Amino acid sequence: MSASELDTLKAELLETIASASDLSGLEEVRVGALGKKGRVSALMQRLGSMPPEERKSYGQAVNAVKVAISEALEAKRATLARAATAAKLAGERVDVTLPVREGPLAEGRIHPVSQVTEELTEIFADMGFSIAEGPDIETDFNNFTALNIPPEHPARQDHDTFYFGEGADGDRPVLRTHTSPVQIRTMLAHKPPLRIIAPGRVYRCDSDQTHTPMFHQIEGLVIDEETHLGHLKWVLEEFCKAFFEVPEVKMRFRASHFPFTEPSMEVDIGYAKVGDEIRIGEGDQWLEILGCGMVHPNVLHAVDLDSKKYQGFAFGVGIDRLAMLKYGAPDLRAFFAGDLRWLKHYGFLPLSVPTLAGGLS
Ligand code: 2NL
Repeated sequence: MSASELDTLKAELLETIASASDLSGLEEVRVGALGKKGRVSALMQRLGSMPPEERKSYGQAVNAVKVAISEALEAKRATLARAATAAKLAGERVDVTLPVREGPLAEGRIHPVSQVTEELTEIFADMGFSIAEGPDIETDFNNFTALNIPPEHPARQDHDTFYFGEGADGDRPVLRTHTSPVQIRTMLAHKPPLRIIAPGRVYRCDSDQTHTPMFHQIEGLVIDEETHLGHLKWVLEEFCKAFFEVPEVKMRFRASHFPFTEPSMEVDIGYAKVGDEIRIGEGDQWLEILGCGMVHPNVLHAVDLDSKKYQGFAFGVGIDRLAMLKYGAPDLRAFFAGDLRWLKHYGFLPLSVPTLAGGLS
């Protein structure tokens, strides 16, 4: 091949390199020129059959072409790689000024009963109470007998119990009418001192404007060797202040009767009504919010505790009513109707639920 033919080949190859539009096209050009069967490689292979006097200058000339082509290929490869990266980045560009698309966390709501249960457990946990849970279906003993409500006791009728059919053992299971059986289970399983709260669903066969057959209750129980009414009053006062988020609260303890406590009391808190709003801690109106008392010795005996050594107090609060009071939902039955529009209005966003640490509401 003459020098001018070599120049033509070189010019032609440089031209195809310059016009390659992507990396795979460029690779084809490289293989066609410098690959094993490429045009430049073929020229190199001719060296062996050449007379020695021509070999040197021919070799140098072909090699110069090879070097020039290699350099052009590398330069073009770098240019195309940069362009490919730039195109990829442009394709992946995100407009950070677009508004965030709402996901499931913005759609769903926490039910006011769940929210208030969380608040209550947090407040009592902060005071050193543990949370105890038990089954909704209970034995007659745990729900009644151990709580000083023997068979034929009139309180059994007051509770409007849902009974199951008699089991093989002759016992009739019930849907628990209060969460007290959870505390009976706890006292049977653990030695005092005990400080527990038991939140959960309870059931009574009752349905009108202010009663639903399923509702929610939270009960507290403290058993120790020197527990007295003063402790009970302090716990309830701290609880009311934390829950209603007020620095002071007026409380009234009225004598009452429950089979499982002696003495028994109902507790009212002072409030004022301003327009439609109920303000806890102000005013001269009274609102009943819970029942409480010192655990009856018969209850302690039923769980094999020595009532000379141990005493304790207990209290029970309706969660649904507290939720209505605090968050202004007027109709109890709407709580359990499963109406999404209601839940959207009265429910809480999962990421902005009030917490004790965040000042609750
Ligand atoms: C109310 C009244 C109350 C209790 C619940 C209780 C539990 C055990 C022993 C003694 Cl294991 N007492 N619980 C005591 C007094 C009142 O609830 O009006 N609840 C809405």
